[in-house]
Amino acid sequence: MPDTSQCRVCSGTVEQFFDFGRQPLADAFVTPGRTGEEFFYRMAVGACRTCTMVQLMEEVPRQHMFHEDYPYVSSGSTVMRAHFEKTAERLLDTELTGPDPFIVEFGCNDGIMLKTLADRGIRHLGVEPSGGVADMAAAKGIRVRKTFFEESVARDIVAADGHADVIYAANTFSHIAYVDDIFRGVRELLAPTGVFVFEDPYFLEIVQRTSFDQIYDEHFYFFAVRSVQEMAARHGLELVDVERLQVHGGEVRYTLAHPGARTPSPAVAELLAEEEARELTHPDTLRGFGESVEGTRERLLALLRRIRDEGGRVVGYGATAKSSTVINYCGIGPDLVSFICDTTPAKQGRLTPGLHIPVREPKAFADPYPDYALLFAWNHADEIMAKEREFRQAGGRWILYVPEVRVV
Ligand code: DWN
Ligand code: SAH
Ligand code: ZN
Repeated sequence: MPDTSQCRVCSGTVEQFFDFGRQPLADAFVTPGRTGEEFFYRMAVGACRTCTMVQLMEEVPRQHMFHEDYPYVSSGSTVMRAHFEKTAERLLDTELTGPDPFIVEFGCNDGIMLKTLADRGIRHLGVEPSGGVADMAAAKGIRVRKTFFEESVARDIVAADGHADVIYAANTFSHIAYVDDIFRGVRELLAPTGVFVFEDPYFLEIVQRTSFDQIYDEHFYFFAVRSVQEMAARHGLELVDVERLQVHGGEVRYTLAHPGARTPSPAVAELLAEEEARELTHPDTLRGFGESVEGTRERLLALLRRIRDEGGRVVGYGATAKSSTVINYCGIGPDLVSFICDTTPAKQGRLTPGLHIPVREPKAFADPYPDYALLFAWNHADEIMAKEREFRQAGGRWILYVPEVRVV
């Protein structure tokens, strides 16, 4: 297996630092009886020697991941709904202030963010290739184009609606390998004083918290301030602001503008300095991350096997995309986790990709409560533990594996 690839941002050499082996698609929940049709690829990550961008070594064709049956629905979490309402309010206060502002969001999913703006009568457009969730957005009164965002789409939008004051993307830009085309589209679509705002998991958090389950097919890039700043400059935009976010296990919201259009905030240099001080992409740091990942696997498997051997029962909570990496890399089958409960109708009644753990409705959780619940949706821990208070009261215990394996 080659352990280098060509950087999708700068064409430099990407050096592999961890190989998870053969993995299925994280959101490809399988219909029982159709387990022979799964798609697998080699999942490994590396860092570019030139621009430091961390990325997958192999790209999965986008149509395999994002299609009519894409199961992830953003509005399933109360905390995330509040987060995106706040985001919309903030954009209204700071960026969408002109006489007839226009915002384009790519990867709008079910309209979780745009809903607030649509309700206020703000001119908007969502670009969303996954048909099922795009229909949910449309049903909420959101204008949405069912397609992948790319330069030709940006050009069509300019022709039909004019330039955008804000281009926004949450947990989507990091999913798109073809950044050169995206940047051409953004530069054409963005008004001279407009901003391109995106938020994605922060690689510094992934390393510090060993949240290796953020690595799966959909997450092609793992952004940091240094790599985003270089990527923006190389593609004709300037990084003017960064803000750390608590959601999804720790993210950064980046703001890009046309060069010279905005004065960069001191927050950019501050966070950059922190990355430098922590030697984020130094080979020793990346090797240490790999060792921590292996340590988590050993400890989690040892715990689950001990519980099984002692006759205990473990149920998974949250059939997340992230869980696919944990399950398939660690080798957690239905013998260790009997089923996973999840609120998403499109995941229920199906099997997890690869190792085929059944996904069931949340009501199965209490019927009866298991001894342990393995919290795959650890990023929603506060919300879920509050909702499932009775499980703890009944003597149940949560198993967490980020930042380390523990029982609470
Ligand atoms: O980047 C991505 C993020 C935004 O969403 C996508 N590539 C795919 C997806 O990743 P994920 O599946 O890891 O995201 P979540 O938000 O951690 O998924 C939570 C899962 O847990 C959903 O399937 C819904 C479920 N859930 C539940 O059953 N009960 C969630 C909550 C809050 C609950 O109370
Ligand atoms: N913004 C939402 C959804 C994140 S999931 C949130 O933060 O919760 C990622 C979404 O990006 C999916 O709905 C997927 O269909 C969409 N997506 C993937 N590639 C895309 C592309 N090239 N253009 C636009 N949307 C894309
Ligand atoms: Zn590079």
